[in-house]
Amino acid sequence: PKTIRLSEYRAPDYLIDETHLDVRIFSDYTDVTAQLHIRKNTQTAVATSLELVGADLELLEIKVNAEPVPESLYSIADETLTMNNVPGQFILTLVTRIDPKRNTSLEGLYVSKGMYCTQCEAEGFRKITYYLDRPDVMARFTTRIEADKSSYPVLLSNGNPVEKGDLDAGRHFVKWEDPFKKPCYLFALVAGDLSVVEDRFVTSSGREVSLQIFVEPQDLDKCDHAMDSLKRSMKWDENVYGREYDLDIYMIVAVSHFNMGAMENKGLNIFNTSCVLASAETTTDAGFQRVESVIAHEYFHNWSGNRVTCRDWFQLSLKEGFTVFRDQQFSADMGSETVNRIDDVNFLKTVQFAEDSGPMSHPIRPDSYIEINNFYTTTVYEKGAEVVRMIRRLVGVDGFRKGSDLYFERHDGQAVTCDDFVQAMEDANQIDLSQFRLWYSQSGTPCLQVSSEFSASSETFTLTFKQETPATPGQPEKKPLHIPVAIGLVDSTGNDLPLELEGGTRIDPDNPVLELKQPTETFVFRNIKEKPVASLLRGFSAPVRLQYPQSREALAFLMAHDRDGFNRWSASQQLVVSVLEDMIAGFQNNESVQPDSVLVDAFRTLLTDSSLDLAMVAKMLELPTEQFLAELLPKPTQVDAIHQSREALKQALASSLSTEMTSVLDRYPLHTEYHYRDQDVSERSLRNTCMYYLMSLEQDDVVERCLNQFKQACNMTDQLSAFKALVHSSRSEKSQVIEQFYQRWSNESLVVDQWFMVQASAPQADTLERVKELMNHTAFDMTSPNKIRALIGAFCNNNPVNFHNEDGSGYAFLADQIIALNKLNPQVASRMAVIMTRWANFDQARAGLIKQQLSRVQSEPLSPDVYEVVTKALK
Ligand code: HT7
Ligand code: ZN
Repeated sequence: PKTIRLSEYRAPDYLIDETHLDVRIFSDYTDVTAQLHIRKNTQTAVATSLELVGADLELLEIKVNAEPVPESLYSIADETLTMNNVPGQFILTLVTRIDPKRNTSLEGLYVSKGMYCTQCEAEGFRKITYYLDRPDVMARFTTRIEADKSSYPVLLSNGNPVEKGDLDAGRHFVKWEDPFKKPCYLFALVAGDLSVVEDRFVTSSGREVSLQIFVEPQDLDKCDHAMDSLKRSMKWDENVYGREYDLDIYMIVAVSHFNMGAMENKGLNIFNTSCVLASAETTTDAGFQRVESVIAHEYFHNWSGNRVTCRDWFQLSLKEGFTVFRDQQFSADMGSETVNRIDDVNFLKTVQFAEDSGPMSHPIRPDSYIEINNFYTTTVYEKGAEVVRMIRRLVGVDGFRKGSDLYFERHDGQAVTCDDFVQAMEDANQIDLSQFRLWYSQSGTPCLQVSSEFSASSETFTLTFKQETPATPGQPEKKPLHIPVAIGLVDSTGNDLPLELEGGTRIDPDNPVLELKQPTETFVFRNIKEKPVASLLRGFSAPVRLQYPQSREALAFLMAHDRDGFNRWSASQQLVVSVLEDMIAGFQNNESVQPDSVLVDAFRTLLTDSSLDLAMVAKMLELPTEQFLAELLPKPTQVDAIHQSREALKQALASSLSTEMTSVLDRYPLHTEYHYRDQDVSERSLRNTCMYYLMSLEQDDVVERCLNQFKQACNMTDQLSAFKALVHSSRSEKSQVIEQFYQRWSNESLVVDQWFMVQASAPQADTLERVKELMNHTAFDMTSPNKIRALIGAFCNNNPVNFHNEDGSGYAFLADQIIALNKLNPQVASRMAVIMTRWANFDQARAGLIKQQLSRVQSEPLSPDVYEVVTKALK
């Protein structure tokens, strides 16, 4: 496979102004006629031959300006159709035959539960017809779809329907026209027997937009939350970014077999059912939250991605980082800003930090790839969003709006680069972001070491920052970055001290941020009369590893008093981690270490102080996951010690605080009606966290309570929490509970996913055997990414103690699955292979076993997707 490099980018030699597709669906095959209006790009063209890409296509006809092209004038090799001596401007007609029913890659046109649908990003359009499949080629599309009317009454594509009619032999057609030029990755088509939920939205300029969500008939009652989220997203984008929707229809289709969460095709979003469907009975609070944020994310792409798109795939973060940032802002505005920030940062620190310290580490704008699908990563998405967030912190809220207005206005209808985005921010604010641009090209997580000193005699407080980014593959040397560090100095009463810097450097009292640019920098604050507690990196103002040793007392103080909610939570996490470090050390010396009373007391206050925000209390009581701890703590990762110590801490806290936790259960009894609203979500979250702690003691009265909750819960959040607590215990009741849950929900595929997930993440030693058994269960389907993620993914990602069993059985199991999936669905296979890239974090024996399995995978004939991951992992 070939490596594609950003440095080798060249503008296209040919452009396509119009693309007219005629897609005729038959039961055994589908024929696609493409009429492409092609012209030479006068700005660049040196080539005289036209190269179109296509994959898994049978070419039936090829014509230039309606004349058949003789075989001597074109050739097909390596997924490329080459035509020599083409005119400067012409109409190319291609007829290709494809086989959607056998397309298990879920890219291009495929069939999901009897419904035809497409996925073209990043390079799936080439599986539909030969094309200039690159985002800087933008065309106006019309799409005519023809199929059997009774099996496929609904025929959809981008834009507006302009013609429809019945045909012979029970067939019908619909023709769609999209008035906006678009790259082919935004093309979509759907044919199926679907029901629709309809609503309307009136835009700020008074235009009426018809909103339609298409689902299978049995899911019609699960669309309200998605529809409501869509309308709120539309309004929010008008208010916050001044962006109005531009077509008369906005359609969403839910499909069960889908590689990712959703896809922002122009006017016709295609969604994984898991990101659209929501009901109290079948969906958890976290599920409701996910639907809201994914609906918003795809909607926001209409501007950040569709109206202004990417020049090439190296610029992916231009649309994804910015759009994730926008959806994070939206979710923060819809609920608790702090809780949302905590969840986002937790995810970043667990998954992205791990990615950035491994062999797949890359900058948010990668400079090379073999398979672009491997670069839809947490680095491009989540770290990309952090980079946009830092820009906003540097230019301020109003400056950021000026910058985004300029960006959209300047580049509407264009395919542009990350640099164009930064340039717009600079131009709108007259600032220099030249050093800041390094965030786009430099990979790795910077480490920020901080020391502080208080001088009573000079009444100063000095902070010294040392930044260092560790070497990453291909980047041995790193430069210092421009890092915004939001801070506060907290006095003994919990108030922020006024900040005045020695040397007269001004610091904005409303947004105190230190801008680091040098490898080492010192800031001296004056008029500091008492020793403050420093609250650093408030709101997680930069994606860095902060190392600032603070005493447990100082952390407990910040936990109770920091004005910044995010840092209150961060202090609680640091306190827990510091206590766990002692317990882990004890575990290794065969000593049992009891948790420090500073932590127990701090948690007691959380459980008893009724003035605290419930959502925050619930968050602060949640112990960091084993994966988070593995990422944070020194390597090689002590898999068993982390697991055992975390369990021991959970039990110790449960037993010391059982009275307080039990009274939380009494204070917040099960809801009898479900509402997805802040207060109720917080109550459920707090109650279920306490239940999870108490269940670790496995005492009869709590087990009884948990069983009651399992039986009586009126919603999936409470039922699933009880189910998980029981299944993860060693109580004999659990086998019956597993059976009852399945019997109750066997017709709800998304609930069955949860059923798989809970079992696959159980810490008991027989879990791998159970996972293997479940792979033969009638509900498991190796062609469904949701099922694969729920069972195989949950075992390998969320069950470290079993996956990393020192006998290597987890690794052998995963390798078997990667080999099987490589043939069926390379994208999903390579996601699974990424798990194995972390071998260097483990002890020699485990690392050796993982590498053995990687080599076994490598010896197979591999897709480019898996090949790239495995080769980089073994380098
Ligand atoms: N822009 C989309 C990225 C994507 C994708 C979505 C579904 C299936 C396969 C896909 N490959 C790439 C999703 C998004 O970020 O909005
Ligand atoms: Zn996106």
